[in-house]
Amino acid sequence: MSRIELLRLHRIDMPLVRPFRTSFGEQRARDVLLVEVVTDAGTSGWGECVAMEWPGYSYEYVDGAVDVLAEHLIPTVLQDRECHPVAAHDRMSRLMGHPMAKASLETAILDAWLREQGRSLGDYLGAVKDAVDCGVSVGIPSSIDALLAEVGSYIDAGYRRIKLKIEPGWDVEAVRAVRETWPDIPLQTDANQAYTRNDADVLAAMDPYDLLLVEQPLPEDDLLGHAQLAQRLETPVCLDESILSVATADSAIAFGATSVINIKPGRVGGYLEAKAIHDLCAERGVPVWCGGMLETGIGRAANVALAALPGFALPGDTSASSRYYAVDVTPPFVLDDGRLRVPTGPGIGVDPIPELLAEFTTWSAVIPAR
Ligand code: NPG
Repeated sequence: MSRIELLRLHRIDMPLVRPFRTSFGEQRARDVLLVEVVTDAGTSGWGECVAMEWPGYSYEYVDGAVDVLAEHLIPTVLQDRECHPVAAHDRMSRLMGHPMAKASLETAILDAWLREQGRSLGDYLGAVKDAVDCGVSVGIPSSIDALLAEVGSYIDAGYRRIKLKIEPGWDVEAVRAVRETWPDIPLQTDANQAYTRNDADVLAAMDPYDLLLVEQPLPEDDLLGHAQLAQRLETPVCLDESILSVATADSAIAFGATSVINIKPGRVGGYLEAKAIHDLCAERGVPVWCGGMLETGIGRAANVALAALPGFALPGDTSASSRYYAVDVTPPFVLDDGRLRVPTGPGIGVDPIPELLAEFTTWSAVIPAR
């Protein structure tokens, strides 16, 4: 078993091909933290931290992730330098919160560990497909015309499902316009917690448009509100932000607060917990799909491997690299007939291109293991 020799944190600034607006704010570039673990055998493993620049989606944010990694998570993992994902997971579980920061470090260790065995992440997790169906998330644009043009371009590119970001004032009309233009396209919405328990009427007004699901309409701590809404709506309620662990998933299912779950490895603390949630949902007969957080090729590679597990019954937000980035830091993921191929190389199966990594880097730090 190899040991951790050092870690590198790389902060990169990635311009987006178009602004991405959601109910919690607008992004024009992605401020991404990459964690690199280097073993004493000289292997590098990579993990991407999905925290955003500001605490808009969850309480985590990039500066906070850098701090908790450098001051707490990395020192805790390095108490014993063993490069093993389960050992790292167990050590980090003694510290509260910060799932996105934990996931990035755990994934880097998992990647290095798998690379040294010559085993792919998909194989380790139990992938059963060699390619996954892809959907795309459409931000809130300036007008209905702009919305239809953007959705049309994604349908032409081959995406197999469209997700519309909604918020109060940008909901029924947008859904109607897309549904009338494309009567058969699999369609769903995502509110990112923007509604209240008093908004059941407007949410029910979208029932006639044959939506696959409505994602996270209410605040993340309101499981009862989601359960009441699920009774009221024909459209299935899907939780994202509320699902932080196997226990929250189990509770939300038992309470009737969700009948579909969006699994994002960053939100739940990594791929081990993500797989455990997948397994629980499979036992409960609850379909899951893989969310996205504007990942570079590093995070995208690992998400595509996860999305190849058997319970991932719906297309994920596993879009092509070009949906977000003109130039990615890895070789790009390219859509082929609405699908992405699951990487088969050791670990996550992709590496950053050194020159591009250097070009995008705004800050980096080396943390020796001893
Ligand atoms: O395709 O990577 C993607 C983005 C999909 O809409 C998407 N992500 O709420 O699910 C979300 C949203 C998000 C993006 C959340 C970035 C937080 C950060």
